[in-house]
Amino acid sequence: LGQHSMMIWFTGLSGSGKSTIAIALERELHKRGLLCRILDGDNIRSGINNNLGFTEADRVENIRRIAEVSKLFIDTGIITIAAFISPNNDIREMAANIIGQENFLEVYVSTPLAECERRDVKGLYAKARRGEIQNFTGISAPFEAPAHPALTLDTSVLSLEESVNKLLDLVLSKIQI
Ligand code: GGZ
Repeated sequence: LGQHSMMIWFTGLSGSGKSTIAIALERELHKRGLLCRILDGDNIRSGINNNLGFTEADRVENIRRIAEVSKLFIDTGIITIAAFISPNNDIREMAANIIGQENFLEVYVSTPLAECERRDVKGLYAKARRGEIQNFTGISAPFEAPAHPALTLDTSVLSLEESVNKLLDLVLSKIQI
């Protein structure tokens, strides 16, 4: 049961590249016949967590529910990929404790704030700078880098292919034991 399953937990700023790497990783895992599931803002904050905002308490509840749902997927044998800011050590530790430390692979997408803000794909940083969005991570809310991530990927330095290859190597080394 679930011999291939594990949690791949991305953390990093908005626009750092978490979802992009997650989608590319999913494609590579599918090519190898491995069942996986991405959880991200698009399928979680629009549905199960659509009553939550971005206060500290709401972020904790967001991540708690995501971790509980992930645990159900992992128990079913599915490689589960979560792409959420998850902005501090306490919140990530809570997730790891719910899921089980042994199944939890923490991946820090460390793209610097200046680069995320330069990209500003959704225009949210500009809005946050104008004060139109409150509690925006990196601007008006904190982001605490993880102390000992299993892998760090800076997308201002690495190409998407390089990031995915590094991560894929690590994931395959964990599941082929
Ligand atoms: C941070 C915000 C905020 C605020 C809306 N702070 O680039 P995006 O748009 O798609 O990714 C961000 C997403 C962050 O949600 P998470 O569930 O990952 O955050 S957490 O783990 O901290 O709960 C951004 C958008 O939501 N967004 N307002 N104030 N990001």
